[in-house]
Parts: sequence; structure tokens; C-alpha cells
Amino acid sequence: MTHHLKLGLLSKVIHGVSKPDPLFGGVSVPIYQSSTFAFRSAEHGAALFAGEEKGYIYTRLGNPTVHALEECLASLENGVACLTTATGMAAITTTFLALLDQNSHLISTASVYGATRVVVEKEFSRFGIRSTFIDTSDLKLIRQHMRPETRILFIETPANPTMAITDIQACANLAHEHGCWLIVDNTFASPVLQNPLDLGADIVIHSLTKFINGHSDVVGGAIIFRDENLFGRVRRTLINLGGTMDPHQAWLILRGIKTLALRIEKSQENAMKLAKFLQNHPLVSWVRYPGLENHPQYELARRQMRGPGSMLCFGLKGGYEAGRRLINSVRLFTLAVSLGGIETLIQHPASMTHAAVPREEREEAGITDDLIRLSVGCEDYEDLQADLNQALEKTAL
Ligand code: LCS
Repeated sequence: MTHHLKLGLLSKVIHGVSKPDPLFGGVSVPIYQSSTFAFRSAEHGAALFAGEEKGYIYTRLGNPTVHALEECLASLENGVACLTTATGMAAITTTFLALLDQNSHLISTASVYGATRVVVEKEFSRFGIRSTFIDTSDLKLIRQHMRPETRILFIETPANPTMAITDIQACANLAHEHGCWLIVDNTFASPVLQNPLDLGADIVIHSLTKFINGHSDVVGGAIIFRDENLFGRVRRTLINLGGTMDPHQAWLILRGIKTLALRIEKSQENAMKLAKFLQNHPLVSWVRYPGLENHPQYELARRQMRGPGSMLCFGLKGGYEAGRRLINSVRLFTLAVSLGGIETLIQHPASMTHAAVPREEREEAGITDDLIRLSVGCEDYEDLQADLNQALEKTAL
């Protein structure tokens, strides 16, 4: 079976799914579009419910197509098991609800996706869950904020949208020293560029909506585990809360995954060139990209990632006003939130993805008003540079 071989990344994304399908030999995983599964007998149904026999019962509890995706993702992240969810936010909130109790404390990267911060500060706080959002690239700061009731250290690296990088291995050691779990949102890197479980993390989260699906046509999330016990605990919460994935959604993501490594290769090459182009442009005041030597955690990125990825952010000398003109002037780049699709996207986090985060918290996290975020796609590089160049010329008017 292919999943027992030690494969390179280009092969792993293609052969990460067990196949062929046992009924007809279909090379593509079949879509089991069924909400429920017939039992052979009363005894069979009872045995499935008791966990004495393996099989499918009801799609919220498990589905063969969804399971194929989960096996594939567990293999890509070198985990023991994976759960998939309706969205990336469902993966985050389900994991937190499974592992936190009233009065538990969570420490998180300050520059995380806006909704991750807002749900913890505005919703979970109503149930007595406390949180501290800090710059997790500063290990001393994490240590200072650890409390006896801290249960989760949650890091996003590279961070959305500042591209700040946190040391996963050091955080795993620190978390375990304090008796808490390290959870890493690996959405920006994807499993092609970074495997947090190998560096000691307990759980990896993905918004599958992004690079993993890669075609801006599905939302989804995943939770991947290093440990069976933790998997069992989160699984119970997920099937009761109900934010599970449906088979058609899973099948589309399985299709997208097959080109994940190829897409990352091409978009990363484009991002590196665009970052250099922006850095040398007279109207640009700063660029933050882990592939540039002036990135504050350049050495760390080289150590823990297999490449700098396809996300970057920058600011213009003319500040927000010039940025507004720029994003209104692009023609090939699409002005849209989300990221990790095959097409290049541009957006303004302070007024879009992170608008719900209070201004003071945003600025403290480095999400300044002049920050423009790019998710670089797989177009011809020359076309991307030409479009950005013509839009930059318009900002100078
Ligand atoms: N984690 C990260 C790092 C994200 O960027 C997002 C969404 C999520 C989790 C949530 O995933 P979802 O529920 O949307 O599948 N990030 C978005 C962004 O930057 N623009 O639009 C969505």
C-alpha cells in the first residue's frame, strides 16, 4: 500500500489516499453522499455503536469520503489521526471547547486571524475562559504570561497578516514544561512547508479553505493529532457540537490536495520575486516576507520551514491613502479576502480581515493601517509584476 512507503512531498500529496476504491477500482475516491448507513442486523448496529466493530453509522459520526481526506491530512502532517470540520473556525473553536474548562487560560499569538481572536475574547470569555494575546516570537514574554491554569499555547506561524514567525520547537518545550498543550495554526505554511508535530506540537490546525484546497471554492478545517487520547477527546466534542464536514466538501478538497506541492512551488517562486520587486520599489516603505533577509525571524524561518511560502505584506510610503489607491488600481490581482488559492489576492487587513479586532489591539499586534496583504498565486510572474507596477504608478499621482 502506498501509505506505507516513505514518500517525497510531490508523491505524498498525490498518493496520500488509500486506493483504488475496493468496489470498482475507481482511481478517484468515491463520494459517499449518504447521511446514514444501513446495518446488516440489530446486532450489527449495536456492535457499531458499542465500538466493537468498525464501520459507518451516520455521517456526523464518520463518512468514508471524509475519512479518506482525514487519512490523507494525518499522513501529510505526520500525525496519528485527523478530524475535519465544516470550516477552519470550527476546527479552532471545537478544539478549544474540547480542551478548556471554566477559568482555563489560553495564550495566543497577538497577530492571528481576526475571528480567532474575536471568538476567544468576545464569546469564550462569556464562559469564564481567559486569554492573553502576545507577541509569541518573544519566548520570554510567553514565559512571563504562563499561569498555573494555562492549558493551551496557541500559535499562528507565519502569522496572519504580519508574517511574524514563532519558534515551534521552543514553544513545545515551554508549553510542556508548564503542563499545557501547544496548538499550531499551520494554515499559512501548509504541510508542504512546515510540520509542527515533528517539532513537538500536540495539535495542528488548518483552514482547508486556503492552500490545501487551493481553488477558492470550498471552506473547511482540520485538526491533526500527535496523540490518540487527545484525538478521542476532541472527536467526542466535535460530533456532539456538530461542526463536521460533508462528503462532497471532502471530495473537492481531496481533489485540490493533489496539486498542493506543485501550487506551493510555483506560488512561492512568484512571491519571492514579488517581495524583491517591492523591496526595491521607490514608493514602498517596507516589505515583510520570510524569504527576505531583513525579516526579523529570517534565520528561524530557514530552520523550521522548508520554504518562505506565498504570503507577504508591505506598506507604502504614502500610507493607507496610497494603499487604498493601489488596491483600487490592480487589474489582474483580485481584491478579496481569503488566501492560498491559485489566483493572486490583495486585501487591507485593518479594514477587512482584522476590522473586528479593536484598533488598539490591532496596532499592538503590528497590524498597522498601512499594511497590505498579498496571497500570491500561480500566474506568470511577468504578468503579476506588470500589474503591481502599473497600480503602484497610479498611487504616485
Ligand atoms: N486560521 C487562519 C490562519 C486563517 O487565515 C483563517 C481564515 C482561519 C483560520 C479560519 O478559517 P475559515 O473558517 O475561514 O476556513 N482566514 C481568512 C483570511 O485571512 N481572509 O479571509 C479568511
